[in-house]
Amino acid sequence: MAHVKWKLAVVSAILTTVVQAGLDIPPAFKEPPSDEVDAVNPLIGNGGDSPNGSGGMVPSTAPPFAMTRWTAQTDQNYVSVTPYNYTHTSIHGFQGTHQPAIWMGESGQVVVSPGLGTVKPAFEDRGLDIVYDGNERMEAVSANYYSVLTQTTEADGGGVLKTEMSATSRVGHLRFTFPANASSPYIFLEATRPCTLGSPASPTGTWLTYPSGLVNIDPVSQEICGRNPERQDEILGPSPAPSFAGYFCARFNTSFSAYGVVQNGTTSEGVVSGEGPVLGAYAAFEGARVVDVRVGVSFISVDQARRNLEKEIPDGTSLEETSKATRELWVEKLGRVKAEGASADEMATFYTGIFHTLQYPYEQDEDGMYYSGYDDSVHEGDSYTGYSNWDTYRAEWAWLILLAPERVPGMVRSMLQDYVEGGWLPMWKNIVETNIMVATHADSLVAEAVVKNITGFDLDTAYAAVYKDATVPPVDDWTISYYDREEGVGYEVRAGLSSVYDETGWVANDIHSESASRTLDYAYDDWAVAALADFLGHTENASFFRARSQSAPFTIFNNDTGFMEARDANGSWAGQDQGWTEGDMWAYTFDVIQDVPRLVEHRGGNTSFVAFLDEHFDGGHNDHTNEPSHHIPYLYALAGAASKGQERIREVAAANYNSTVDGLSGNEDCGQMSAWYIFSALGFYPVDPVSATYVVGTPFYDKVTISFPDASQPLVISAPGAPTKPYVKSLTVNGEALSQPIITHQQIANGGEIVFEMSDTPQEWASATLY
Ligand SMILES: *[C@@H]1O[C@H](CO)[C@@H](O)[C@H](O)[C@H]1NC(C)=O
Ligand SMILES: *[C@@H]1O[C@H](CO)[C@@H](O)[C@H](O)[C@H]1NC(C)=O
Ligand SMILES: *[C@@H]1O[C@H](CO)[C@@H](O)[C@H](O)[C@H]1NC(C)=O
Ligand SMILES: *[C@@H]1O[C@H](CO)[C@@H](O)[C@H](O)[C@H]1NC(C)=O
Ligand SMILES: *[C@@H]1O[C@H](CO)[C@@H](O)[C@H](O)[C@H]1NC(C)=O
Ligand SMILES: *[C@@H]1O[C@H](CO)[C@@H](O)[C@H](O)[C@H]1NC(C)=O
Ligand SMILES: *[C@@H]1O[C@H](CO)[C@@H](O)[C@H](O)[C@H]1NC(C)=O
Ligand SMILES: *[C@@H]1O[C@H](CO)[C@@H](O)[C@H](O)[C@H]1NC(C)=O
Ligand SMILES: *[C@@H]1O[C@H](CO)[C@@H](O)[C@H](O)[C@H]1NC(C)=O
Ligand SMILES: *[C@@H]1O[C@H](CO)[C@@H](O)[C@H](O)[C@H]1NC(C)=O
Ligand SMILES: *[C@H]1O[C@@H](CO)[C@H](O)[C@@H](O)[C@@H]1NC(C)=O
Repeated sequence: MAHVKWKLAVVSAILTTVVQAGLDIPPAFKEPPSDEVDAVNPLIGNGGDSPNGSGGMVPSTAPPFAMTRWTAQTDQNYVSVTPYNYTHTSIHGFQGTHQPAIWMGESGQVVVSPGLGTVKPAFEDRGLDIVYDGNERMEAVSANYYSVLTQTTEADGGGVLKTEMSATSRVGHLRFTFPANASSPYIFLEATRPCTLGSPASPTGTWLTYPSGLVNIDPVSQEICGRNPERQDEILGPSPAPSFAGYFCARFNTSFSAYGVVQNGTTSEGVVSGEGPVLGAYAAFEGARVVDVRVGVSFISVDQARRNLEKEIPDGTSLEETSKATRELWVEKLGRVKAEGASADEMATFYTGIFHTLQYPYEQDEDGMYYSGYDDSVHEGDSYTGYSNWDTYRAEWAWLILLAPERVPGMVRSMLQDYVEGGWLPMWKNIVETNIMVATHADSLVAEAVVKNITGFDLDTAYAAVYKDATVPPVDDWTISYYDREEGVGYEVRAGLSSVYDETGWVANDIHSESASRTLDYAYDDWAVAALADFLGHTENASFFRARSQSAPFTIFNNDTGFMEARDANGSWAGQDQGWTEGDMWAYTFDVIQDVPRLVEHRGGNTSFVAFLDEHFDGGHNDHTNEPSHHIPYLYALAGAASKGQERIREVAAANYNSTVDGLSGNEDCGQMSAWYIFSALGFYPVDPVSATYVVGTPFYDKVTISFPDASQPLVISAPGAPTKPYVKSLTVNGEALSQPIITHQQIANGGEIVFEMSDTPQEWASATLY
């Protein structure tokens, strides 16, 4: 693949790092678009697409945690299909997307599609091939700016059309440069399309609806505005959110030479409004060469979309200015971290990873108000959506607490609002609850924020919410299995809770889906509730939930096999392949993060446990492409075999991450995949998030400096020689030598100094089991 160097203005030392990070990532545009448009590292790489449909992140342009991300559209996106796929080389428009992850549905999107000649509203007809110069793809991708050259068809003159794009949180800014002397250039806005939950070719594609949209054209103010109520997840979860819609208001800087509404393929020129399915509108710009358009979006109203536009990108703002402002927002965040001694590939992987971790949850509030799908009304306050808690409670959330603590109070408040408005904390919130995955890991998110001293939300509401998760089963708990994406059911929360603790200690496999994983995950969530109860001084509650969290996992530990196994209500073992959520008995037998000593004891002590870990890795059972395996290499250190763990961590990093478009072995899952890499590169990982401690692994680079927004000093992690020396010989934190492989959050939250002494041979440090 061609690696094209970018010419970038380096404005500060911090920026140097940020810029370096992306220098080598394809695909890059042949010429930088202009000197004014600096791109924060191209950042496409890593997970943009993979042959196995993993990665799942699209190369999108928008600020951190933006409400809408803008991406070129190569595909109609559905659950399991993203709007951009690097292997598809025809662009069918530019989409303001709210699809937070490949396995989730899109909602309320708008598409802007330029063309020449007869207006082509249908997805299949809109495609324009990306221009190649030899093998070089004429496409530039970065966090704050995107640009592509596309070829118009012979029939339309055959010239090259250039699209450039940047965005603020709620406004896309696009600029189209039509071929010189092009006849009849136009820009089409798609409000609605046929909607399916799965791709039309897939079995679920039979679920096909025609959301009814709205468009209004105002040639005087040069606006096309409208509404799109599409929400692909609408058949999932308990909240129908009947008045949900994405609203948009596009304002063009060029007067319309013609305009019209397109409905179900039929163009009505001169008509200024339309309502219904398969709907769009266009404006033509005869004689114009360069057209600038800003597209405000909203979940509240068209008027609010227009207000967002005027507030975030006022009239007269150039694309260069929008791009620069968004670049500064990324530089402010990425610039908090400075890595030294990493290879170019590692730098790109590391910074692309940070870019990925700072996208979700995403902002859902506008001007201090937000639409809530839980009660279908507009409230005051801040709000976020896109909570993939089954994934992100592991390390992504800990990373947000460390790197972007200023965001965390709002994200917690948002979850508490969901509880107040819908009755429960979110499991997988994609506008509203989708019931996707299992367990109530919001308990962990809330408790971790509290024990790490994040403030700015109501603690009594927080405790009431997690206490409800731990004590109130879903309705019809004995009769609904809550299989993956089960339709027509209420809040799933801790399905099986009634059988678990009231009866046996485990979730019964003959009653509930994913029973063994549920048993283990609910036990960890109890541990989180106990942590919050402790913090609040609810001592008796704390003891109760802690005891439950430590006993429940071992009710499914089969003494005869040494593995966790699902059980039926009558106590029979249900079979070793039964009851797992995206994993198997290998990964899940290690899933007692709240009480590793007891797990070790059940597996016969440290030596035997380390041998079991070896069997797990050597036998090819560690599947880092999915989350249940993420903490496992760190368990070596907790069993007195730190140096062995260090080898495994380096192997996992090398085998699952690089800076190409296929650079993530598994789904990014709203940042969790990259959060593993980032923490591992720093040299520690939050195995038990609510303990406010990290388990030491092996730092990858010579030095990493992290500047926290409110700390008086940075956190400096030094590990001279780490790139070639994977083993830790000694460790000091703020001058104090540590003999245990544990760093507390308290030790690092306000900055300080971590010094690793590294070695190229296995060391005795924290490795008593081996020596
Ligand atoms: C991208 O397209 C390729 C080829 O059609 C396909 O195999 C792959 O699954 C797609 N990837 C995604 C993430 O949809
Ligand atoms: C566009 O048209 C003008 C006037 O006919 C002509 O002089 C010019 O060369 C054309 N430009 C291109 C790029 O074709
Ligand atoms: C619209 O904006 C583009 C890009 O800034 C500019 O080239 C063009 O002249 C503008 N058009 C009008 C009519 O102002
Ligand atoms: C769209 O047009 C096609 C072809 O005329 C027709 O079969 C279909 O029913 C129409 N769909 C809607 C939603 O109007
Ligand atoms: C546990 O917490 C709940 C909810 O706050 C409270 O109602 C209950 O009395 C507490 N129980 C004990 C034993 O503290
Ligand atoms: C496994 O053995 C322990 C110790 O003998 C015992 O307490 C426990 O109940 C056994 N577990 C099961 C699931 O039978
Ligand atoms: C326990 O229940 C399972 C599933 O309902 C059934 O297949 C099995 O035969 C039962 N075992 C006993 C010992 O009753
Ligand atoms: C197992 O190893 C851990 C970590 O080194 C240590 O804390 C623990 O005491 C060991 N257990 C035994 C029984 O030696
Ligand atoms: C992708 O799929 C192929 C074929 O199923 C498999 O051999 C390969 O290991 C997978 N790669 C990744 C990175 O998951
Ligand atoms: C939280 O703040 C308290 C009071 O300042 C302090 O004692 C404690 O160590 C802090 N906890 C963490 C995890 O930083
Ligand atoms: C990253 O590198 C490319 C090119 O060498 C490989 O094709 C990918 O498989 C690899 N991805 C991962 C996750 O290792």
